[in-house]
Amino acid sequence: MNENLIDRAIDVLDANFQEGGFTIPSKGLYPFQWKWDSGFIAIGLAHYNIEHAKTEIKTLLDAQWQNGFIPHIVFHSENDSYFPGADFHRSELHPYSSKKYRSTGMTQPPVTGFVLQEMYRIAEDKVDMLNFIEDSIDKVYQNHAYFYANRDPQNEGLMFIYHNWESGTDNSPVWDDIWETMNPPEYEFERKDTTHVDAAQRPSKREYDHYLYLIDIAKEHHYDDARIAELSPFLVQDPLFNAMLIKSNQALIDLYGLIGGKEIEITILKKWQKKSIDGFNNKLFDEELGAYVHYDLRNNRPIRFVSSSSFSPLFAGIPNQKRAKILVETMLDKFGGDDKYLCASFDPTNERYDPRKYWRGPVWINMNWLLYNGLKDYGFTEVAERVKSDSVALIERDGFFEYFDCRKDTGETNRVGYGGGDFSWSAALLIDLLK
Ligand code: 9YW
Repeated sequence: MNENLIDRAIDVLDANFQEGGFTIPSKGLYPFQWKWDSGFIAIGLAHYNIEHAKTEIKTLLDAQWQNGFIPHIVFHSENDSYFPGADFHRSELHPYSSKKYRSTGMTQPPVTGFVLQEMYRIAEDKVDMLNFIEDSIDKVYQNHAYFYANRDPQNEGLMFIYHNWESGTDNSPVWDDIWETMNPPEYEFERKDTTHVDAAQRPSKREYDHYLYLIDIAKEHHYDDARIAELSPFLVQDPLFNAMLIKSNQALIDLYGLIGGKEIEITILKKWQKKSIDGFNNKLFDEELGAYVHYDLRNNRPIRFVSSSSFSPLFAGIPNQKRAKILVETMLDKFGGDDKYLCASFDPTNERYDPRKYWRGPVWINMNWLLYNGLKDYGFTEVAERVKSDSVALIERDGFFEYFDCRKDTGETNRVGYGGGDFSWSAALLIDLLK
């Protein structure tokens, strides 16, 4: 059974691999290269086609800007099946943007560091992989240096994101109160996503107005981070984003250690790491909720909701064992009922939860992969195994979808996988879970 599932996953990934040396997340819906998708995809590829895995990361890093920034979408081709495309984002407004590729002017969770480490773990030929890592790692380090120099105005070790798309969790209910503080114009545009996917499973038109307005503000200031930090109505310290950075910092420390002769970088990374872990634990843990939460820097208030991002610090070794136990209790208590697969993307006990709608409730395989590995690291073997078997069960039930209804009884007889089909990271991470 598993062999068959792995073969199907390989078919999905191979069909989504493009001549330009990267993998699209899903045909039609997402026709370009996305930053954190590429990382997860490279982990899956490394299990059966190490050259493609290396190419995936090489192509992404080739689109890095002169200031170390790595954009969230690289527009490799002229393709009008996605909105907003290159002509809306206009990365060329930033003086240091890539001259070779057009892209967005926002980023996504910094997974590339730990992805290199995963590739090293998986590769059979460690010498060859270490050579590849040696060629790539400074670019990832420069990306982290960019964050610490530009995204942490109060010097807390916690990076801000200025757009919900930077979080990777696009329409999470976590942002709803921020939308209330804004009043964007009614944009006229042609939605493309809803030509591929049922509108009921995607963000609303009004939500898109907010997304576009935030980009317009950033563009007005040529994507200058200092101006964005002063002016953007959306300015958030996101536990998922920062946990990915912390995990990747550690990976860079370990990999530089293997390469040797990189004491200066290691010293700087360790300094960043201490500041970030301390800042994270001091500011983002909510005792009452028993979980890490987002912080709204613009309006100076914690955003007190539990989402799957709240548990992602487990993956980065951020909580101590006592806190880790509290997190697991919260997860099981709110998300873990027998009638549900783990792990919903948003608190099922909250009125904002919607089991069908994108990041407002459905299960995502990339989040499950992070949680599985984090839980295992802390010794919560049973819960980890449940997250793994639930992920496999969902893919067996529905196929390689983008997101999944967490309810065991959805009241529907047809398939209940949602969003894009033949979705690359669901396939890639399934391979890693089963190998
Ligand atoms: C969009 C590609 C991306 C992911 C994001 C996910 C979705 C794209 O798809 O965003 O147009 O809204 O939310 O995390 O990287 O798979």
